[in-house]
Parts: sequence; structure tokens; C-alpha cells
Amino acid sequence: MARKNPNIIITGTPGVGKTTHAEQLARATGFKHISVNQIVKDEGFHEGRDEELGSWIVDEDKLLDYLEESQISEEGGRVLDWHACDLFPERWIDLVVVLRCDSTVLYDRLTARGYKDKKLDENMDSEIMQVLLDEARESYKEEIVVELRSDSVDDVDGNLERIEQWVENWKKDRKD
Ligand code: DAT
Repeated sequence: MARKNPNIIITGTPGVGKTTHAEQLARATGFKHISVNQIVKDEGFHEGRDEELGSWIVDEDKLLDYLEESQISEEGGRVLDWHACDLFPERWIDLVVVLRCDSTVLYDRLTARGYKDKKLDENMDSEIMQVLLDEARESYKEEIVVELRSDSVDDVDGNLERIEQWVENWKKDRKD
């Protein structure tokens, strides 16, 4: 059975605005916001923490089994929010949004979060080197990957309008 609603990944370097976008998009569309970080933490899908980076060492098999059992592929209507995207099977995903942020803006957001030393440096490098954009382009068909800016609140509003329009078109195309 083909899903009636699309599955959307919102990805990008920590601090670019994934959660901000995913929450608002889920509210506007009625889709389910899947905060991968939260699930990993709540369900224990990890093998401890990388203390230096301050992030979970994720057990990807457990995470993917969990998502598969939640009928993600059949039901659709999920907004996946995570700083990686290459682990999700292509057949689950209809749109990959890669958020990008000016490096001075990102620096301020990450230091406000208390990031410092290696964690701050690695995330800044990752954004400057467009690591997540490259990962998305290598993992999914070019036509489903979109790069959007997330420097300001106006950007968020514009991005949401664009994604909601894309959702409408996706649904219309499948009805015809
Ligand atoms: P992420 O989920 O990618 O780590 P977030 O949504 O938690 O990012 O946002 C990090 C902080 O930056 C948070 O305080 C909200 C703010 N922010 C995010 N995107 C923004 C934007 N486009 N304009 C203004 N503030 C933004």
C-alpha cells in the first residue's frame, strides 16, 4: 500500500534549527515529529555517550527496527529530526531538507547552548564544510534533497510555507 502522506527528514548541523522547523511543520501538517535524539535517549538505543562530543553512540539497528515497527513506511506523515540522514532507507523518505546557517550565527547559537572546545569546533567545521548537505546528496536522489537557509525567524516562516506547499503538491500528485 502506498503511503498517503510523505516522510520528511529535517537535517543539518546541531543548532541550525531542525527542532524549530520540525515542531512547527508537524503542528501545521498534523504529521508526527520524530525527534531521533529523544527516542535514542528514551528507548536506550545507544551504547553510551561519547563524552568528548557529548552525544550518544547510537545503536542504528535498534533505532531502525523501532521505526520500521511504527509503520513509518506504510503510514508516512513523519518528520524525522536528526543531525544525520544516511541511515534511513531511501524507500522510506520523500523529502530531505538540509538546513544551513551562517557560521557567525551558528557560533552564537552553539555557545549559548554551552558547547565548547572539541564539540564546538567539530560542529562549526561540519557546517562550514557542508558535511550534512554532502551526506544527503550522497544518500538520496538529487531531486528530493533541498537546502534551505535558517539564519532568521523570517527564514523559518518562508521555509515552512515552502515545505507545506511541497506537501500539498505531493498529495495532489498521488491523487491524480
Ligand atoms: P537544532 O534542532 O538543529 O539543534 P534548534 O531548532 O534547537 O536547532 O535551534 C537552536 C536555537 O536556535 C534555538 O534557540 C532556536 C534558534 N533558532 C533556530 N533556527 C532559527 C532561525 N532560523 N532564526 C532564529 N533563531 C533560530
